[in-house]
Amino acid sequence: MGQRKNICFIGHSGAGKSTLVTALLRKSGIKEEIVLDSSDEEKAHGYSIDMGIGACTWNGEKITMLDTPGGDEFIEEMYKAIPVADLSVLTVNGEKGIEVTTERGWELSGGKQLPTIVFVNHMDKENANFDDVVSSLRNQLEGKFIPIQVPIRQEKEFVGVVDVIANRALYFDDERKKTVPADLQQDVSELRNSLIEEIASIDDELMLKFLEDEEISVSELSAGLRKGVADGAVTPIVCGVASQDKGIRALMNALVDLAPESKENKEGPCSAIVFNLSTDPYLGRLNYVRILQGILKEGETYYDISRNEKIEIRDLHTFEGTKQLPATQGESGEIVAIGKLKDLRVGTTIASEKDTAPFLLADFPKPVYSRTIVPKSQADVGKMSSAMRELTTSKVTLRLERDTVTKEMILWGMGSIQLSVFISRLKNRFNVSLDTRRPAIPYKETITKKATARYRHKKQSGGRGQFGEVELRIEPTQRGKGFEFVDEIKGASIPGQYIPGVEKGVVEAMVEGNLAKYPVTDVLVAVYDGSFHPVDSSELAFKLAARNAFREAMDQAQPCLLEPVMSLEVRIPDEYTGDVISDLNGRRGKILGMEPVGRATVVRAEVPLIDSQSYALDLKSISQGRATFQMQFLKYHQVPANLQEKIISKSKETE
Ligand SMILES: Nc1nc2c(ncn2[C@@H]2O[C@H](COP(=O)(O)OP(=O)(O)OP(=O)(O)O)[C@@H](O)[C@H]2O)c(=O)[nH]1
Ligand SMILES: [Mg+2]
Repeated sequence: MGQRKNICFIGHSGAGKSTLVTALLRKSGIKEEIVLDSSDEEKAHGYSIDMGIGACTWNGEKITMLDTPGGDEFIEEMYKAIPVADLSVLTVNGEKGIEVTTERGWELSGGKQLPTIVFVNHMDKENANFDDVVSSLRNQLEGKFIPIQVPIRQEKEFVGVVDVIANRALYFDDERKKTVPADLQQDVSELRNSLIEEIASIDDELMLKFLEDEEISVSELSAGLRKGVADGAVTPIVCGVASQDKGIRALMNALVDLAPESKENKEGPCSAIVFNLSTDPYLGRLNYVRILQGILKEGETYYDISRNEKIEIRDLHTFEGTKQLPATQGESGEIVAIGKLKDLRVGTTIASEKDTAPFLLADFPKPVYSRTIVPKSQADVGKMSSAMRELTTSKVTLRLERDTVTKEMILWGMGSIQLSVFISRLKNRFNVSLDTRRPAIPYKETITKKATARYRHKKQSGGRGQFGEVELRIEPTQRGKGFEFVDEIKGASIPGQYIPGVEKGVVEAMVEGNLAKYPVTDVLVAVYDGSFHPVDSSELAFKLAARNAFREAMDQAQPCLLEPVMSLEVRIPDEYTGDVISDLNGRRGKILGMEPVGRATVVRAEVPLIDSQSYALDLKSISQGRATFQMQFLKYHQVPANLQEKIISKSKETE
């Protein structure tokens, strides 16, 4: 076996990546069925949700292709694939040109970060325009884009391409015909000259020849281009029709020719990175790894570096087409799948030596959209947690969390589409049915001024009575401080053994505040006086007294509601900055800073949680999907008076 090359396909949804990978695998001679979008949900929607993996051999090299979804809520797959690829194919719809994920994909992988080829697809469409795509790539993205093909059209029909380097035509219906059409010769020769100039500028030897007007051969030019691509200095552009097998052979040759040789080493200790997981109740868990060094063997023991535990590889697979075949080993540079191991995670490094440094996969985007999930029936309650756990481990951007204030189960993700796909997958794979709703806001209560109260708990109902009397002071503390309890008893008004009872009573009272039964926070409570009875006092009596004393004091201390405030970082392409900012202002947002980054502006802002619960969807519609954002909890902040009244009266209604 020659080289091993891993190629990822990135680009906007609908650009034709899955169709293209299927066509390439087919072209390589794979006879069996090729299914990249294999899950029920992908079949139902007609777009990719998970990374698809397929492999083939071309010119003696093993090519593994990673087909990523272009939908922005499934963006994590692109983050998983790029770090383990040797080359990326940025697939562009020739009719639509640059779209949101074209831009994001280029930012993540383009040029210097990962050698890239652009494939302009959908060239059969009447409005597809190769030249327009080339100029918008050059104008809108940072990089050196060089077309190495020119489309040939006859009566508007896309019939072939000119290979600019070889200066010959390639007709899809007749491979023997090679003459460049007369009307394209001028264009092709201009392109060829600028290509030579471009490549000469990154290759000293070619530069000399170029300056001395010497003939530069096709193979020298190809070699120069290969080097330019490997260095990330140039990005060649080719074109075709994935759905009609046009331009596929040329692309395959370009991929094999231009993908840099992997620098990995077969010798030495083994290490590998888990970059993708799939879960299925019937097929079980599969962990996809790229071997970074050495040889990974079935039957041998390795270390899971992240957990510092030993693991035994008992079930190894390689790929032929999209089918998995049992394997006994995998070599450096190769992508293989490991079954029957449940504790690996995306980002885990596996190694034969314990002290191997972990490989860092990617800085994944954080979830920005949340919904409360509610099991539909009692039967679903029981099955829910293990099914959810299983499904969320395979997705880095899905997180399940229980809100400590509202007690709701909250599912965090990238948007409503990802969550609804997840919910249908739970139903399809685990037969668990869930409803979703907007999460309740975990308000809290606090006080705004100092107050004191004295309360005597006394009960005489035959037998031993109950007696405890507590006087305490409550004070607002700094936001975020929580609860502080101080024993200021001097002398013996309350004996020391009852103080824990006093504190417990206060803590109990703080679980549900006086305003709307939300937990009370940021309060200092000092107990400084009281009285006791030598026979009837008990910890319980002091607890009850303290609970009531706290409630009375709270009434006097001008209580108010607090709401969670999120910190947002929004990256906005310049043409949308004004709209996004005025929308943020409408959300009670506070703009903290703005910073230009390339052709975009990064705005930092604070927005109350209640006004950011659908921001993922709203921002998409304001910016046509082009702005992105990160969001995290920042602090609690006082709710404005008019809103506070509404929240309180609503909480009274539901009582
Ligand atoms: N006319 C035409 N249709 C194409 C071409 N390539 C793909 N398609 C069709 O376009 C649709 C979308 O193609 P996919 O391959 O699923 O697109 P994708 O890039 O994988 O999309 P995501 O998985 O959502 O990112 C399918 O109906 C394809 O048959 C093409 O070159 N020409
Ligand atoms: Mg797809």
